[in-house]
Amino acid sequence: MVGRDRRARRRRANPKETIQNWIQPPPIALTIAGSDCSAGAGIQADLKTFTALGVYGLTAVTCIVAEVPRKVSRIEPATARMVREQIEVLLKNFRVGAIKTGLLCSAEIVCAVAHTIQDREKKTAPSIPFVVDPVMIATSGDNLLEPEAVEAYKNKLFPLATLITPNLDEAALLLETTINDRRQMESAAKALAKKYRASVLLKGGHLRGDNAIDLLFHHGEVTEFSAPFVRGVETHGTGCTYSAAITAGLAFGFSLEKAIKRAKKFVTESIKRRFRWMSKSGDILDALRHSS
Ligand code: PXL
Repeated sequence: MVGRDRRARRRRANPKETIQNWIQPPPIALTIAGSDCSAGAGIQADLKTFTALGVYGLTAVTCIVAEVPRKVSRIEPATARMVREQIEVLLKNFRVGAIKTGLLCSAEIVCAVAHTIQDREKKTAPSIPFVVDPVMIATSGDNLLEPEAVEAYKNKLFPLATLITPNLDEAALLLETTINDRRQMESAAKALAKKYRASVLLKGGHLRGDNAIDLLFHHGEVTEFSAPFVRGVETHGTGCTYSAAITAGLAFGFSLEKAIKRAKKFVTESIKRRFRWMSKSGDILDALRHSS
């Protein structure tokens, strides 16, 4: 071996120097969510979003959903013990910059997630930004969450959240009311924020105006995030993608407003630039294009 090669080899083996030569590693985000085998929503959407936005994604799987875009076929939960174990080993080993929840499936899993996060939080300061996307009903209209789990969300998980991101249907169910216009949206966002002492981003896409308007209630102030409503798209997973993109921004250390602004832009672009296929039965199959 010539002298220069030997020196180069020694250099590679020197841990101090190796660390100096590493490129800056990306921030880390954790998603606690269900698996959507059609990969439009759930952990699959979250991971694609994290990657597109330059964040390293970790996952704790809560349940497995067999589905295609317009039809949920079967849901099977993981054991609460297994959900807990995944979160614990990840938080013990990785410096997680932000956490989000997606579909949690059952009351037992909602409670397991809340207890695990609470236990870990006692050991970490400052606390990790925690986004709770209260996934209840799929875009297809299929029920995804056990009805008893709603109380567990209210009592156990929401009080731990930095940000809660319901859509209009979820907010209406949580408040046992109806939300039909912007004024009602504003009072619903305020009511949820007050009740659970968290910031609330109420997603108004389902109002179907010219713009998809979301309202953030944060530190006593309402901020509006608006983007032109993209029509004629047959897709699911926009909610998961949005909350994952916000979580990615928080993992980078952005303020809530900045993280939401960038996430809204990302999700709107993902819808605009969607993929479209024809299914085997001749229906349109759309999927978000998760790339920045
Ligand atoms: O889009 C809501 C959602 C979230 N998570 C999983 C899903 C779905 C919708 O079907 O399957 C795992």
